[in-house]
Amino acid sequence: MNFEDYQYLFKFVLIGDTGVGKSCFLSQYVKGKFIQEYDPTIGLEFESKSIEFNDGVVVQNQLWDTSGSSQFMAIQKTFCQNAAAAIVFYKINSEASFKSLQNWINILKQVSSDKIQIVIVATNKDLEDQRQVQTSQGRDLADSLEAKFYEISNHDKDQIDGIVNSISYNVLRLINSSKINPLNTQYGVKMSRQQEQQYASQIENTDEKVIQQSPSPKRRGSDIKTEQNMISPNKISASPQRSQQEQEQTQQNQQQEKPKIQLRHILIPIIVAYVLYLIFF
Ligand SMILES: Nc1nc2c(ncn2[C@@H]2O[C@H](COP(=O)(O)OP(=O)(O)OP(=O)(O)O)[C@@H](O)[C@H]2O)c(=O)[nH]1
Ligand SMILES: [Mg+2]
Repeated sequence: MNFEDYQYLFKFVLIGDTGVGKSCFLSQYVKGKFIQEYDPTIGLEFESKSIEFNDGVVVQNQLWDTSGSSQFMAIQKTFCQNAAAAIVFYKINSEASFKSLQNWINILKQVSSDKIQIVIVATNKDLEDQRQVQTSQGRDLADSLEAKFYEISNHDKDQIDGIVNSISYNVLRLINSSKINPLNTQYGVKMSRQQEQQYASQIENTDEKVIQQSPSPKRRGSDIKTEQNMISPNKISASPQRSQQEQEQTQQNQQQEKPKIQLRHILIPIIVAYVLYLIFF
């Protein structure tokens, strides 16, 4: 596979106390090999593996494995800063490693983006007889953090593959639903150059559509408004004009009619009275 034979590159960090199985998890995921001998990680290591989703999207998962030793705290913090996801480990046969979990979460909260996916993985499930941490304890903590929770044995490669692939899928969903901007490096996501161009043109097209579409209804709206404004004032001003004229006319008529009526009212009784006077006197 070429360097950029992927659309997206996701950066994940593996954190947790020393000896909890971070490097073992990484070795199983990338090489399909369980490391029997404990070889503490010095500082930082990383491995990548690409996966192809059903829709043809290829994602390169880049897993950064940090040492669990407090000596390397500065490195751990730096690499948690721009991670898409953090897999936080403890082992079921170490209560101390479970108690440390909260410290690791605190570090994450201090430095990571608010979109980071947190996944809690409890290892050494195959060592059930040595169990010190109950499944419910791990699950409750994960629930309180709205994190995913898995209890695994690092001997089980399928389960490891499933965990990493499901994290990738979730990050991809966040990108597709625009909750993560893949151009913003703080989210631990990088696009291939080709995907970046495609993404930029999609955004451009969307912007153009918005520009083309959004003014139209506005224009139509304003046209209607303008039409209404052009018609309405005329209508509004025309009506009072007509009624004013009518009123004036009516008033004139009334004024003209008024004296006629009044004169008639005055003259008729006078004439009648005069006629009666002539008849009777
Ligand atoms: N039985 C069993 N052993 C495990 C499991 N996971 C890891 N181990 C063993 O635990 C030891 C430590 O594992 P590592 O993966 O090196 O631990 P780490 O978290 O990378 O430790 P640091 O690099 O020091 O931070 C190794 O000897 C592994 O074989 C597991 O699920 N079951
Ligand atoms: Mg290690």
